[in-house]
Amino acid sequence: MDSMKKVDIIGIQMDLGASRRGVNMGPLAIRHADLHEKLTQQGIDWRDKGDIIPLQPERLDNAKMKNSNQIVEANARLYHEVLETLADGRMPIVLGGDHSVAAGSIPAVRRHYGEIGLIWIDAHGDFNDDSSSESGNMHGMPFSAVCGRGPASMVPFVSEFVNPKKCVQIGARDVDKLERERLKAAGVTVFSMTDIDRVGISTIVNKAIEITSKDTRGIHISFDVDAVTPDAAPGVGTPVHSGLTLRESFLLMEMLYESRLVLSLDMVEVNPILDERNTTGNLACELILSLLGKTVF
Ligand SMILES: [Mn+2]
Repeated sequence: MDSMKKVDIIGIQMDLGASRRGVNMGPLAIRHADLHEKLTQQGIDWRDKGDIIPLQPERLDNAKMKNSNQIVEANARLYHEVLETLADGRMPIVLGGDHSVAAGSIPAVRRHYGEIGLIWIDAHGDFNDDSSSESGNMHGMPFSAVCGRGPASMVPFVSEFVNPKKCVQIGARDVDKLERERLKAAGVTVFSMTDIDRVGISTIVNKAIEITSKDTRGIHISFDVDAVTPDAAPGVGTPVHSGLTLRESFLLMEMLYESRLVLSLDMVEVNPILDERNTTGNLACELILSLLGKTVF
């Protein structure tokens, strides 16, 4: 897409969807990795729209969907920011924040373009609803919500959803039992770490592009940095061993760029409090640059 040369950065300082705090500083950490300078060097026309700041809860108000009022309110603002960016002919790059923010960004992309594909890169499924979730943490629910599989109250500002059959999960290695059943019932294609080990990341990415681009306007990428193995990405709230290697992660982004089908991106779950000298913030920045066309040669 030509719009990939024109991007808007939209931060959202959300950590109310996770049980460990600190991921609200993710946008700051990614910017501190010299994001702006590097975008300029790469010839990208960028704007930075600043950060959306959620209202703070007085207390945990809903055990089944913790902090849902604040999360939904902030996501409604994110939804409108992303819509505005798309109306300006620019590509939205959303910096999280925990993954609950995807319930704000993705519905806006769906609204603007119509049918879209979705690639969800994550160690986890994020396909719970309020009754299947054991924790009540809403960062485990956005994938399900944007597919119209609930919780409906997570996306009250939209009536259009992403078709789960146009969705691919990549990197799964920690999925709850009920969640796995929900993913299967919805028709989401899941490429687990085992699948990647068996056939290699490039085959997986080609399949993912094929599934998500068929009869759609393009693809939204939702990248949770916990998809990457914790040795390389220590600054995440919910690390799971044996994830994507650095080269697998970069090749994935490079191939997505080459497809010219990417419409928009979430880069989420960078937690500076748990990080080591901003390793994970730097990685998130470099992955964004790869998706926008930076190559190693
Ligand atoms: Mn996630």
